[in-house]
Amino acid sequence: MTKAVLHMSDQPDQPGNGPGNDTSILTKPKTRSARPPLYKVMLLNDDYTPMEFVVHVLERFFGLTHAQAFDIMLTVHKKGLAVVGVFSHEVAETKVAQVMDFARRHQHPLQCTMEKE
Ligand code: TYC
Repeated sequence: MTKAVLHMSDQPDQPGNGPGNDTSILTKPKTRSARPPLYKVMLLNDDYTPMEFVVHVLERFFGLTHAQAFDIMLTVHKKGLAVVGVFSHEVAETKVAQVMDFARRHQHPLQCTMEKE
């Protein structure tokens, strides 16, 4: 099968359509594209989930060092919650699901939520 390909050179010459005057392609957009919304992923405190388990979750699913994970775990323990990362909607949803599933499988009541930034 042969494909029909249209070239500018196939267009009839018109006043103002000389070489390099293809305004339909070269016109700069007047507005910038919107940035996709970002979502904070948060961990909530509870009285039962072991501290070491929370540290492990933060290392495993959020790529934090042991020291970073320990600091955030302590912040959650003292203040009730903390933001553990900011992601696109899809990535945030995946992190929340991974943490909730991992906690449930280990029978800990750890809660992880997301919120638009
Ligand atoms: N408060 C828990 C304890 O004393 C530790 C903990 C920290 C639990 C952070 C949840 O998101 C959490 N064992």
